[in-house]
Amino acid sequence: PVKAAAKTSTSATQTTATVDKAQVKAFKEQVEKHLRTTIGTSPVKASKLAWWQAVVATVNEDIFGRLTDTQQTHAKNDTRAVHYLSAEFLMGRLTINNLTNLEKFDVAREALKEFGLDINEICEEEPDMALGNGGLGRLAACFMDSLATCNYPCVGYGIHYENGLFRQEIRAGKQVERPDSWREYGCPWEACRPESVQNIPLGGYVEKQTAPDGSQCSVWHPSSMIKGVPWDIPVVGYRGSSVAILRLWESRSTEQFNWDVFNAGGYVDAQAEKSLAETISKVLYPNDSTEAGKELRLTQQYFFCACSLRDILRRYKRSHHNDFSEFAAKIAIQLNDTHPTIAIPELMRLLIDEEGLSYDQAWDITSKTFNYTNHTLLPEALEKWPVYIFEKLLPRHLELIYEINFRFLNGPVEAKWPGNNEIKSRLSIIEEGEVRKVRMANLCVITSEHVNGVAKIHSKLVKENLFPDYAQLWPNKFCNVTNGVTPRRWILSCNRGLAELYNDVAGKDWPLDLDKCEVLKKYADKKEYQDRFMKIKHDNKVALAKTIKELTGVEVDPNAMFDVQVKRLHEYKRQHLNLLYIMSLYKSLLEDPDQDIVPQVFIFGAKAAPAYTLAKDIIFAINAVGEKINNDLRIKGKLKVVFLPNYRVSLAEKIIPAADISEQISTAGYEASGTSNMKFSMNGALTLGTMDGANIEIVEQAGIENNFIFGLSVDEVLELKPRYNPWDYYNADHDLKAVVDWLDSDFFTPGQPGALSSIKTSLLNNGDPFLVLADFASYKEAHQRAQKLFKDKAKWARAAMINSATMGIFSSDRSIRDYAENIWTLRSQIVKK
Ligand code: GL2
Repeated sequence: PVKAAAKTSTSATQTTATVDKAQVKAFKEQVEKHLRTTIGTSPVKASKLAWWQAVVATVNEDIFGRLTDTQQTHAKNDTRAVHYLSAEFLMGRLTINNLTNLEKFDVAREALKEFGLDINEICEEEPDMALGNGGLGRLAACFMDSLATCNYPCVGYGIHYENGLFRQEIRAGKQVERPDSWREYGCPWEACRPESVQNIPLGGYVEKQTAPDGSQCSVWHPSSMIKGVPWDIPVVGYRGSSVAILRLWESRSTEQFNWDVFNAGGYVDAQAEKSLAETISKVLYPNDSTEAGKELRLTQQYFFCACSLRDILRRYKRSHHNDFSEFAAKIAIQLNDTHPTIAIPELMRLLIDEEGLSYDQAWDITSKTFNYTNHTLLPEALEKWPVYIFEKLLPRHLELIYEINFRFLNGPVEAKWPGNNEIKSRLSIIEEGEVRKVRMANLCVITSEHVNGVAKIHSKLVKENLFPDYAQLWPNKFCNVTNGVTPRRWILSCNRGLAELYNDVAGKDWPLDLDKCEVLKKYADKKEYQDRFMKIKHDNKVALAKTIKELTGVEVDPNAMFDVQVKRLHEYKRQHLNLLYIMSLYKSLLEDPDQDIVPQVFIFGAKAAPAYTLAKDIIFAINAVGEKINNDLRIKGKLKVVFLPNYRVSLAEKIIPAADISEQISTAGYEASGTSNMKFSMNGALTLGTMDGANIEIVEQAGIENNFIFGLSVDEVLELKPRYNPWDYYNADHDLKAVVDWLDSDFFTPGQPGALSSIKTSLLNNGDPFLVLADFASYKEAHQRAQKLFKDKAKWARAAMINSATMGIFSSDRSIRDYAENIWTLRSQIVKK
C-alpha cells in the first residue's frame, strides 16, 4: 500500500491550471477499474507500480483507438510514408509525455491526488526505455514525436533489445556497469503482433545456377532461420489525432529448427541453438559513436533491417500486389547513420531473388528509396565490415555489394575520371588491404538519393572533407538538416513553470509552433518577467538540489551557479577540460579563500563505454576531485562538484531545467550537432561552448553576446593540428602546468599516487589529440565572463530569456518538416476520428 503523497512534492512540474471536474472523475474511475480488472488489485493494497500500470492502461484506452484510426486512414488513402530505420530509439519514460500530448496531465494529476497519490512519484515507477546510447538514439525518439505531431505517415523500425544501455553505478568513484532489464516486469506500453512475425535467413552458401534461357542466377542456401517478433510502441502526437508506430523486432529461434534436434534427443543442443538466436536482440552495444566490428552487431543490423523490409513489402503488396512500379513513390526509407546500411543489398535481394525483378529494375527502385543521415565524422565510427564476416553470414548480400560496386566504378566513376585508379580505390565500397573490408558509408552514399549532415557546419564538412569526391560526382546529393528536439518533452513536460509562462505570453499553441516563444524577447527587459523567469529557474534548482542530495549525499545551494555538463564521456567532448578548470578554480580558492567569486556547483552526468579506459579514468578523476573539494572546509562551500550516476533521459528531464550554464565544449569540428545544447538553451541556460556543431546556429539565434563562446574554430583546429605540441602550452601557462601536474600527485587520491596520471599522459605524452591544452586559457576566460554576468541578476535574466525565446528553429518539428519537404517529399495526412 502507498502512503498519502508527501506534502513536499519534489517536482517543479505543478501547475495551477484549473481542471475540469468531470474529466477528473472519469479518469479516476478508469484508473480504479483498471486497478481492479486489469492489474488485479485494489486501491487499498496496490503498490506504486500497480498504480502506475493502471494509469498506463487508462491512457492506452485513448491511444489504441487513435492508432486504429491513423492506420485505417493511411491504408485507405494509400499514402506515401517514411520508414525510419534506426538501431537506437532512446525513448525514456512515456507516461508523462503521453499524458501531456493527450492534454490529460492535469486531469491525471488531480485524479491521483484524490487517491492521495503524487503523480510524479507514481511515474517514477516507470523504467526508462534506454534503447540507445546518446544523441543519435534520442534524436530518433524526438523525430517519432514530431512525425506523429505533424501527422506524417511513418513507421519507426528498430531492435527490441532485452537489455538497454547499461545502468551505471559509481563505486568508490568508479563506473560499474549493471544490466538494464527495463522489461523485467513487462512494459505496459507495448503490444506484441504475432500476425506480423518474420522469418529471416542467415549464413550458408550461394549456388550459381543456369536458367533455361542460359542466364546465370544465384540461389542462396541459408544455414539457419531466425524468427523476428514485432513489438509495437504507439507514439502519440501532441493534440494530434495521429498515433505513429515504433516497431521493434525481437529475435527468437524458429520452432522447426529446434524440433529436429529436439526429436533426435538433443534437448540441450536445441536449447543452445535457441539461445544463439535469442542472443541477437539481447543487448544494445554500449558504444557511443564508435563501432565494435563484431559479428553479432552486423547480425543485429541485418536482422532488424530484414524484418523491417519484409514488413514494408508485405504492406505495399496489400494494395499493389506484385506491381513494383509504384514502390519508390510510396516508400521512403531513412537510414539513421550507417547502422541499417545492410537494408540496401537486402532490398535488392528481395526484389531480385524473391520478387523476380531484374537487377536494373531493382536498382532503379532501391536508389530512389533510400536516404542516409551521417551523424559523425569520427573515423572510428564509420563502419567497415571485414569481407570474411559477410562471406560467413551474408554471402548473397556480399555478391550484390560487389555487383553494385562494379557497376558504380565502371559507370559514373569511369565516365568522370577515365582510367583514374586512385579515385576508384578511394570511392570503392571495398577497401583493399590485408583484411578486405566493406565500407558501409560508401554504399550509403552511392545508393541514396540524399545524404545529409545534422548541423550546417557538419554538413559542410561531410561534403567537403569526408566525401569530397562523391560531392564532385553528385553535388546535389548532399544537404543539411539541422537537428531538433521536441518541445513537448523538453519544455512542456519537464518544465511546467516555464510552460505556464509561455502559455501566458505566447498563447497555448507554442508547443506546436515554437517560433511563437519569441515574444518573450519583448519582456526580457521587464523586471516583473525577469523575476518570474528566474523564480522558475530557482524552483527547478531547488528540486534538483534535492535530487542531488538523494543520489549523492552532497548538499548544494540553489543560489549558486549551476554549471552542467551531461553527455556521453568522450575525449572529444572534453569533460577533462572542464575538470582542469575546476582544479584551477579550487587552487585559486585555496590560495585566497576570501576572494569574491560566485558560488558554483559543477554538475556532471556521463556514461563511458565499458571498454574505454581513459573515459572511465576521467569519471574517476571527477569523483576524486569532487570528493576532495566538497569536503574542504577552507573554501567555505564556494565550490561543489557532483557526479550524478546513471545519466539517462529521465534524469536529464530534472537536470536541464535547472541549469544556469550549459557546457558544450567539444573540440571544434568533432561534435556533429549536439542536441542537449538546444534543450539547455530552451530552458534558459547560457551556453559556454565552442563554435562547433549546432552551437554555431544557437548563438546565431540567441546572440553571441548572450552566451560564452571560446576556443579554436574549426578552421583553426584544422590549421593547428598538424603542428600542435601540447608541451608548448603546458610550459607557457603556469596555472595550467600546476593543475596538470596535480593529476600526478596523490592529493586527490590519498595513498594512490598516479591514480589520475593517465589523463596527464594523454594530454602530454600522447599528444593531446583533442587540443585540451590549446583551449584551456580561452576556456578559463569564458568562465570569468560567465561569473561576471551572473553577478548582475538583471542582465543574466535577460540573456537567459533571450536564449529560451529564440530556440524556435530547434524544434524537431522544423527538422522533420525539412526532411519531409527536401528529402522525402512527404505530405501530412490529417486523421479523422
Ligand atoms: C551523434 C553526434 O555525436 C551528435 O553530435 C549528434 O547530435 C547526434 C544526433 O545527430 O549524433 N552521432 C553519433 O554517433 N552519436 C551521436 O550522438 N552517438
